[in-house]
Amino acid sequence: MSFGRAIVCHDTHANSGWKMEQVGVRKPGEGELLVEMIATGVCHTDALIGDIPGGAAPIAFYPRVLGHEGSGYVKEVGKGVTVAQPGDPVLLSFAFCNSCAVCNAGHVSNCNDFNSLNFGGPYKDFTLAAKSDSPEAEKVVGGGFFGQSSFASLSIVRQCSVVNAKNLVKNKHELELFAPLGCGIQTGSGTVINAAKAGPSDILLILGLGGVGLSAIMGAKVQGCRMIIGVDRVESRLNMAKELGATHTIDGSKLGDKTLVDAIKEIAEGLGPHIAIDTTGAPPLINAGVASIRNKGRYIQVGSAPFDFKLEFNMFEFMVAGKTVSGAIEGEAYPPEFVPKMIGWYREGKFPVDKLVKFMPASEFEQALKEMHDGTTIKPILRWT
Ligand code: CXF
Ligand code: ZN
Repeated sequence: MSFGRAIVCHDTHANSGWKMEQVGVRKPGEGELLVEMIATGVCHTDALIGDIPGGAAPIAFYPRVLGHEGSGYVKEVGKGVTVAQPGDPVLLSFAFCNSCAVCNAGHVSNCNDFNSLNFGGPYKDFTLAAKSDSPEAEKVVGGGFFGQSSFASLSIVRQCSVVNAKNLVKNKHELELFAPLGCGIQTGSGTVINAAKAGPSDILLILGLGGVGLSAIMGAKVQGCRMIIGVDRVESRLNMAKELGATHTIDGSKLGDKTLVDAIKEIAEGLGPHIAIDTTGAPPLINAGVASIRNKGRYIQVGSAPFDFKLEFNMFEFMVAGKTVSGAIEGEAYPPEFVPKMIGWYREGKFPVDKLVKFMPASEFEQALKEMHDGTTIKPILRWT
Protein backbone atom coordinates (compact mmCIF):
# COMPACT_ATOMS: atom_id res chain seq x y z
CA MET A 1 0.00 0.00 0.00
CA SER A 2 1.10 3.58 -0.77
CA PHE A 3 -0.07 6.74 0.93
CA GLY A 4 -1.22 10.12 -0.29
CA ARG A 5 -3.85 12.84 0.12
CA ALA A 6 -7.34 12.89 -1.33
CA ILE A 7 -10.52 14.93 -1.20
CA VAL A 8 -12.74 12.33 0.41
CA CYS A 9 -16.50 12.84 0.10
CA HIS A 10 -18.05 11.43 3.27
CA ASP A 11 -21.39 13.04 2.48
CA THR A 12 -22.77 15.68 0.12
CA HIS A 13 -20.89 18.92 -0.35
CA ALA A 14 -23.98 20.76 0.87
CA ASN A 15 -23.64 18.85 4.15
CA SER A 16 -19.94 19.86 4.35
CA GLY A 17 -18.97 16.26 3.68
CA TRP A 18 -15.86 16.85 1.50
CA LYS A 19 -12.56 16.72 3.41
CA MET A 20 -8.89 16.66 2.41
CA GLU A 21 -7.46 13.59 4.13
CA GLN A 22 -4.56 11.17 4.26
CA VAL A 23 -5.43 8.00 2.41
CA GLY A 24 -3.93 4.64 1.68
CA VAL A 25 -3.98 3.46 -1.94
CA ARG A 26 -3.81 -0.24 -2.81
CA LYS A 27 -1.49 -1.73 -5.42
CA PRO A 28 -2.67 -1.63 -9.05
CA GLY A 29 -4.32 -4.83 -10.27
CA GLU A 30 -4.74 -6.17 -13.79
CA GLY A 31 -5.28 -3.38 -16.34
CA GLU A 32 -4.70 -0.69 -13.70
CA LEU A 33 -2.03 1.94 -13.14
CA LEU A 34 -0.95 3.73 -9.99
CA VAL A 35 -0.71 7.40 -10.98
CA GLU A 36 0.94 10.21 -9.05
CA MET A 37 -1.40 13.07 -9.86
CA ILE A 38 0.10 16.51 -10.39
CA ALA A 39 -3.07 18.38 -11.41
CA THR A 40 -6.83 17.91 -11.49
CA GLY A 41 -9.40 20.07 -13.26
CA VAL A 42 -12.65 20.68 -11.39
CA CYS A 43 -15.82 19.98 -13.41
CA HIS A 44 -19.48 20.64 -12.58
CA THR A 45 -20.11 16.88 -12.73
CA ASP A 46 -17.93 16.42 -9.62
CA ALA A 47 -20.12 18.93 -7.79
CA LEU A 48 -23.30 17.35 -9.18
CA ILE A 49 -22.47 13.77 -8.20
CA GLY A 50 -20.94 14.77 -4.88
CA ASP A 51 -24.17 16.47 -3.90
CA ILE A 52 -26.57 13.57 -4.39
CA PRO A 53 -27.68 12.26 -0.98
CA GLY A 54 -26.19 8.83 -0.28
CA GLY A 55 -28.40 5.97 -1.43
CA ALA A 56 -30.69 8.26 -3.46
CA ALA A 57 -29.44 6.57 -6.64
CA PRO A 58 -27.08 3.66 -7.35
CA ILE A 59 -24.40 6.19 -8.30
CA ALA A 60 -24.72 8.03 -4.96
CA PHE A 61 -22.58 6.44 -2.28
CA TYR A 62 -20.06 7.60 0.30
CA PRO A 63 -17.25 7.69 1.21
CA ARG A 64 -15.68 8.12 -2.19
CA VAL A 65 -13.07 10.10 -4.11
CA LEU A 66 -14.34 12.03 -7.15
CA GLY A 67 -12.29 13.92 -9.78
CA HIS A 68 -12.22 13.14 -13.48
CA GLU A 69 -9.81 15.56 -15.18
CA GLY A 70 -6.44 14.33 -13.99
CA SER A 71 -2.87 14.47 -15.16
CA GLY A 72 0.24 12.98 -13.65
CA TYR A 73 3.04 10.46 -13.87
CA VAL A 74 2.73 6.68 -13.79
CA LYS A 75 4.29 5.17 -10.68
CA GLU A 76 3.50 1.51 -11.11
CA VAL A 77 1.53 -0.63 -13.56
CA GLY A 78 -0.48 -3.81 -13.02
CA LYS A 79 -0.50 -6.92 -15.18
CA GLY A 80 -1.52 -6.47 -18.81
CA VAL A 81 -1.03 -2.71 -18.95
CA THR A 82 0.26 -1.63 -22.34
CA VAL A 83 -0.81 2.03 -22.54
CA ALA A 84 2.05 3.43 -20.44
CA GLN A 85 5.06 2.57 -18.32
CA PRO A 86 6.32 3.84 -14.96
CA GLY A 87 7.60 7.39 -15.42
CA ASP A 88 5.35 8.25 -18.37
CA PRO A 89 3.26 11.43 -18.18
CA VAL A 90 -0.45 10.72 -18.66
CA LEU A 91 -3.64 12.69 -19.28
CA LEU A 92 -6.81 11.09 -17.99
CA SER A 93 -10.28 10.90 -19.52
CA PHE A 94 -13.48 8.87 -19.15
CA ALA A 95 -13.75 5.07 -19.02
CA PHE A 96 -15.26 2.79 -21.69
CA CYS A 97 -15.27 -0.97 -22.21
CA ASN A 98 -13.99 -0.91 -25.79
CA SER A 99 -15.75 -4.18 -26.50
CA CYS A 100 -19.55 -3.62 -26.56
CA ALA A 101 -21.44 -3.08 -29.81
CA VAL A 102 -21.50 0.70 -29.32
CA CYS A 103 -17.76 0.94 -28.61
CA ASN A 104 -17.08 -1.36 -31.55
CA ALA A 105 -19.08 0.98 -33.76
CA GLY A 106 -16.69 3.77 -32.72
CA HIS A 107 -18.92 5.55 -30.19
CA VAL A 108 -16.95 4.94 -26.99
CA SER A 109 -18.52 7.89 -25.14
CA ASN A 110 -21.87 6.12 -25.33
CA CYS A 111 -20.46 2.77 -24.19
CA ASN A 112 -23.20 0.43 -22.95
CA ASP A 113 -21.37 0.22 -19.63
CA PHE A 114 -20.73 3.96 -19.30
CA ASN A 115 -22.63 4.35 -16.03
CA SER A 116 -21.05 1.46 -14.17
CA LEU A 117 -17.54 2.19 -15.48
CA ASN A 118 -17.64 5.91 -14.70
CA PHE A 119 -20.02 6.41 -11.78
CA GLY A 120 -20.17 2.91 -10.41
CA GLY A 121 -18.38 0.96 -7.82
CA PRO A 122 -17.66 1.29 -5.10
CA TYR A 123 -14.22 0.33 -6.37
CA LYS A 124 -12.19 -0.42 -3.25
CA ASP A 125 -9.16 1.65 -4.20
CA PHE A 126 -8.56 3.79 -1.10
CA THR A 127 -8.60 3.43 2.67
CA LEU A 128 -8.86 6.13 5.30
CA ALA A 129 -5.34 5.86 6.64
CA ALA A 130 -2.05 7.66 7.06
CA LYS A 131 -0.15 4.39 7.56
CA SER A 132 -0.81 0.66 7.18
CA ASP A 133 -0.97 -0.19 10.90
CA SER A 134 -3.56 2.53 11.56
CA PRO A 135 -7.03 1.26 12.51
CA GLU A 136 -8.37 3.37 9.61
CA ALA A 137 -6.45 1.24 7.11
CA GLU A 138 -9.44 -1.12 6.96
CA LYS A 139 -11.99 1.60 6.16
CA VAL A 140 -12.67 1.44 2.45
CA VAL A 141 -13.15 4.59 0.36
CA GLY A 142 -14.52 4.21 -3.17
CA GLY A 143 -12.42 5.14 -6.20
CA GLY A 144 -12.69 4.52 -9.92
CA PHE A 145 -14.71 7.67 -10.67
CA PHE A 146 -14.47 7.94 -14.47
CA GLY A 147 -11.79 5.24 -14.10
CA GLN A 148 -9.49 7.71 -12.32
CA SER A 149 -10.72 9.42 -9.09
CA SER A 150 -8.23 12.20 -9.68
CA PHE A 151 -9.11 14.24 -6.57
CA ALA A 152 -6.11 12.50 -5.04
CA SER A 153 -2.35 12.89 -5.08
CA LEU A 154 -2.11 9.15 -5.80
CA SER A 155 -4.82 7.06 -7.43
CA ILE A 156 -5.62 3.78 -9.15
CA VAL A 157 -6.47 4.47 -12.80
CA ARG A 158 -8.05 2.07 -15.29
CA GLN A 159 -6.06 1.62 -18.49
CA CYS A 160 -8.99 2.74 -20.69
CA SER A 161 -8.97 6.19 -19.06
CA VAL A 162 -5.33 6.84 -19.90
CA VAL A 163 -3.90 8.87 -22.77
CA ASN A 164 -0.12 8.52 -22.83
CA ALA A 165 1.33 12.04 -23.04
CA LYS A 166 4.98 11.05 -23.51
CA ASN A 167 5.04 12.48 -27.01
CA LEU A 168 2.47 15.21 -26.36
CA VAL A 169 3.79 17.41 -23.56
CA LYS A 170 7.06 19.32 -23.33
CA ASN A 171 7.20 19.81 -19.56
CA LYS A 172 5.42 19.51 -16.24
CA HIS A 173 3.67 22.85 -16.65
CA GLU A 174 2.04 21.69 -19.88
CA LEU A 175 0.98 18.46 -18.20
CA GLU A 176 -0.78 20.57 -15.54
CA LEU A 177 -2.35 22.89 -18.09
CA PHE A 178 -3.76 20.01 -20.14
CA ALA A 179 -5.35 18.26 -17.13
CA PRO A 180 -8.90 19.43 -18.06
CA LEU A 181 -8.69 18.35 -21.70
CA GLY A 182 -10.04 14.89 -20.87
CA CYS A 183 -13.49 16.12 -19.82
CA GLY A 184 -14.77 19.71 -19.89
CA ILE A 185 -12.71 20.99 -22.78
CA GLN A 186 -13.18 17.85 -24.86
CA THR A 187 -16.91 17.91 -24.09
CA GLY A 188 -17.40 21.46 -25.39
CA SER A 189 -15.16 21.39 -28.43
CA GLY A 190 -15.94 17.78 -29.32
CA THR A 191 -19.67 18.42 -29.33
CA VAL A 192 -19.19 21.07 -32.02
CA ILE A 193 -16.60 19.11 -34.00
CA ASN A 194 -17.54 15.42 -33.60
CA ALA A 195 -21.22 15.44 -32.67
CA ALA A 196 -22.54 18.46 -34.61
CA LYS A 197 -19.83 18.36 -37.27
CA ALA A 198 -20.39 22.11 -37.58
CA GLY A 199 -18.83 23.86 -40.56
CA PRO A 200 -18.34 27.29 -42.15
CA SER A 201 -21.95 27.58 -43.34
CA ASP A 202 -23.37 27.07 -39.85
CA ILE A 203 -24.79 29.53 -37.35
CA LEU A 204 -24.12 28.08 -33.94
CA LEU A 205 -25.75 28.90 -30.60
CA ILE A 206 -23.98 28.03 -27.35
CA LEU A 207 -26.11 28.30 -24.21
CA GLY A 208 -23.95 28.77 -21.12
CA LEU A 209 -20.35 29.98 -21.19
CA GLY A 210 -18.62 28.01 -18.44
CA GLY A 211 -15.72 25.69 -19.24
CA VAL A 212 -17.80 23.52 -21.58
CA GLY A 213 -19.53 26.42 -23.36
CA LEU A 214 -16.33 28.39 -23.89
CA SER A 215 -14.62 25.25 -25.18
CA ALA A 216 -17.52 24.89 -27.61
CA ILE A 217 -16.77 28.44 -28.78
CA MET A 218 -13.12 27.48 -29.33
CA GLY A 219 -14.28 24.40 -31.27
CA ALA A 220 -16.60 26.53 -33.41
CA LYS A 221 -13.74 28.88 -34.18
CA VAL A 222 -11.54 25.93 -35.21
CA GLN A 223 -14.34 24.81 -37.55
CA GLY A 224 -14.75 28.33 -39.00
CA CYS A 225 -18.48 28.64 -38.23
CA ARG A 226 -19.78 31.83 -39.79
CA MET A 227 -21.77 32.99 -36.78
CA ILE A 228 -21.13 31.95 -33.17
CA ILE A 229 -23.66 33.19 -30.61
CA GLY A 230 -22.95 32.80 -26.89
CA VAL A 231 -25.51 33.22 -24.11
CA ASP A 232 -24.75 33.76 -20.41
CA ARG A 233 -25.51 36.16 -17.57
CA VAL A 234 -21.94 36.78 -16.34
CA GLU A 235 -20.24 39.69 -18.06
CA SER A 236 -16.69 38.33 -17.76
CA ARG A 237 -17.76 35.09 -19.45
CA LEU A 238 -19.48 37.00 -22.28
CA ASN A 239 -16.27 38.99 -22.79
CA MET A 240 -14.20 35.82 -22.79
CA ALA A 241 -16.53 34.29 -25.39
CA LYS A 242 -15.87 37.30 -27.66
CA GLU A 243 -12.13 36.95 -27.12
CA LEU A 244 -12.31 33.27 -28.11
CA GLY A 245 -14.30 33.85 -31.29
CA ALA A 246 -17.98 34.45 -30.51
CA THR A 247 -19.35 36.82 -33.15
CA HIS A 248 -22.35 37.73 -30.96
CA THR A 249 -23.24 37.44 -27.29
CA ILE A 250 -26.52 37.73 -25.45
CA ASP A 251 -26.65 38.73 -21.80
CA GLY A 252 -29.62 36.77 -20.49
CA SER A 253 -29.96 39.17 -17.56
CA LYS A 254 -30.49 42.15 -19.86
CA LEU A 255 -33.21 41.01 -22.24
CA GLY A 256 -35.69 43.73 -21.31
CA ASP A 257 -39.04 43.03 -22.98
CA LYS A 258 -37.63 40.49 -25.40
CA THR A 259 -37.79 36.74 -24.94
CA LEU A 260 -34.52 34.84 -25.25
CA VAL A 261 -35.88 33.10 -28.36
CA ASP A 262 -36.61 36.47 -30.00
CA ALA A 263 -33.14 37.76 -29.13
CA ILE A 264 -31.53 34.65 -30.65
CA LYS A 265 -33.64 34.71 -33.83
CA GLU A 266 -33.00 38.41 -34.33
CA ILE A 267 -29.27 37.73 -34.54
CA ALA A 268 -29.63 34.49 -36.52
CA GLU A 269 -31.16 35.91 -39.71
CA GLY A 270 -34.66 35.83 -38.24
CA LEU A 271 -34.70 32.06 -38.74
CA GLY A 272 -32.67 30.83 -35.78
CA PRO A 273 -29.40 28.92 -35.56
CA HIS A 274 -28.63 25.76 -37.52
CA ILE A 275 -27.20 24.20 -34.37
CA ALA A 276 -27.92 24.92 -30.70
CA ILE A 277 -25.91 23.37 -27.86
CA ASP A 278 -27.04 23.69 -24.26
CA THR A 279 -24.27 23.39 -21.70
CA THR A 280 -26.30 24.57 -18.71
CA GLY A 281 -28.97 21.93 -18.13
CA ALA A 282 -31.28 24.78 -17.07
CA PRO A 283 -34.87 24.01 -18.20
CA PRO A 284 -35.70 27.57 -19.42
CA LEU A 285 -32.58 27.61 -21.58
CA ILE A 286 -33.24 24.10 -22.88
CA ASN A 287 -36.76 25.10 -23.92
CA ALA A 288 -35.46 28.28 -25.56
CA GLY A 289 -32.76 26.35 -27.40
CA VAL A 290 -35.16 23.80 -28.85
CA ALA A 291 -37.64 26.53 -29.81
CA SER A 292 -35.03 28.79 -31.41
CA ILE A 293 -33.44 26.46 -33.97
CA ARG A 294 -34.52 26.91 -37.58
CA ASN A 295 -36.28 24.28 -39.67
CA LYS A 296 -33.94 21.31 -40.11
CA GLY A 297 -31.98 22.72 -37.16
CA ARG A 298 -30.27 20.50 -34.63
CA TYR A 299 -30.34 20.84 -30.85
CA ILE A 300 -27.78 19.00 -28.72
CA GLN A 301 -28.06 18.52 -24.95
CA VAL A 302 -24.74 18.56 -23.14
CA GLY A 303 -25.42 20.16 -19.74
CA SER A 304 -26.84 17.94 -17.02
CA ALA A 305 -30.51 18.81 -16.57
CA PRO A 306 -32.29 18.13 -13.24
CA PHE A 307 -32.69 14.35 -12.99
CA ASP A 308 -36.51 14.60 -13.14
CA PHE A 309 -36.74 17.18 -15.95
CA LYS A 310 -38.73 16.09 -19.00
CA LEU A 311 -38.62 18.01 -22.26
CA GLU A 312 -42.03 18.74 -23.75
CA PHE A 313 -42.71 20.14 -27.18
CA ASN A 314 -45.39 19.98 -29.79
CA MET A 315 -44.63 16.84 -31.76
CA PHE A 316 -46.54 17.85 -34.89
CA GLU A 317 -44.71 21.19 -35.20
CA PHE A 318 -41.42 19.42 -34.45
CA MET A 319 -42.07 16.90 -37.22
CA VAL A 320 -43.05 19.50 -39.81
CA ALA A 321 -39.99 21.64 -38.95
CA GLY A 322 -37.73 18.60 -39.39
CA LYS A 323 -35.84 19.42 -36.21
CA THR A 324 -33.46 17.02 -34.44
CA VAL A 325 -32.92 16.82 -30.69
CA SER A 326 -30.07 14.67 -29.44
CA GLY A 327 -27.79 14.19 -26.46
CA ALA A 328 -24.01 14.02 -26.47
CA ILE A 329 -21.47 13.37 -23.77
CA GLU A 330 -17.72 13.85 -23.65
CA GLY A 331 -17.84 15.52 -27.06
CA GLU A 332 -18.30 12.10 -28.68
CA ALA A 333 -14.54 11.93 -28.55
CA TYR A 334 -12.16 8.99 -28.66
CA PRO A 335 -9.67 10.50 -26.18
CA PRO A 336 -6.47 8.85 -27.50
CA GLU A 337 -7.13 10.67 -30.79
CA PHE A 338 -9.00 13.79 -29.72
CA VAL A 339 -6.69 14.85 -26.85
CA PRO A 340 -3.65 15.04 -29.20
CA LYS A 341 -5.79 17.02 -31.68
CA MET A 342 -6.67 19.63 -29.04
CA ILE A 343 -3.01 19.92 -28.06
CA GLY A 344 -2.12 20.41 -31.75
CA TRP A 345 -4.65 23.28 -32.06
CA TYR A 346 -3.28 24.80 -28.85
CA ARG A 347 0.22 24.77 -30.32
CA GLU A 348 -1.11 26.45 -33.48
CA GLY A 349 -2.61 29.23 -31.34
CA LYS A 350 -6.18 28.23 -32.27
CA PHE A 351 -7.21 26.72 -28.95
CA PRO A 352 -6.04 28.93 -26.07
CA VAL A 353 -6.97 26.72 -23.12
CA ASP A 354 -4.58 28.73 -20.96
CA LYS A 355 -7.12 31.60 -21.01
CA LEU A 356 -9.71 29.46 -19.21
CA VAL A 357 -7.72 28.12 -16.30
CA LYS A 358 -6.67 29.20 -12.83
CA PHE A 359 -4.16 27.11 -10.88
CA MET A 360 -4.82 26.64 -7.18
CA PRO A 361 -3.31 24.40 -4.50
CA ALA A 362 -5.42 21.25 -3.99
CA SER A 363 -5.91 22.29 -0.35
CA GLU A 364 -8.00 25.23 -1.66
CA PHE A 365 -10.60 23.01 -3.33
CA GLU A 366 -13.48 24.71 -1.51
CA GLN A 367 -12.48 28.08 -2.93
CA ALA A 368 -12.06 26.49 -6.38
CA LEU A 369 -15.62 25.13 -6.26
CA LYS A 370 -16.97 28.49 -5.12
CA GLU A 371 -15.23 30.38 -7.94
CA MET A 372 -16.37 27.84 -10.53
CA HIS A 373 -19.98 28.22 -9.38
CA ASP A 374 -20.04 32.01 -9.26
CA GLY A 375 -18.23 32.31 -12.60
CA THR A 376 -15.12 34.18 -11.37
CA THR A 377 -13.02 31.20 -12.46
CA ILE A 378 -13.89 29.23 -15.58
CA LYS A 379 -11.75 26.17 -15.00
CA PRO A 380 -9.98 25.72 -11.68
CA ILE A 381 -7.00 23.35 -11.79
CA LEU A 382 -5.91 21.91 -8.46
CA ARG A 383 -2.18 21.32 -8.07
CA TRP A 384 -1.03 18.39 -5.94
CA THR A 385 2.66 19.26 -5.70
C1 CXF B 1 -20.58 14.13 -17.91
C2 CXF B 1 -21.95 14.73 -17.81
C3 CXF B 1 -22.89 13.78 -17.16
C4 CXF B 1 -22.90 12.48 -17.89
C5 CXF B 1 -21.55 11.89 -18.03
C6 CXF B 1 -20.59 12.83 -18.64
N1 CXF B 1 -19.75 15.00 -18.58
C7 CXF B 1 -18.90 15.82 -18.00
O1 CXF B 1 -18.59 15.87 -16.85
ZN1 ZN C 1 -16.62 16.55 -16.45
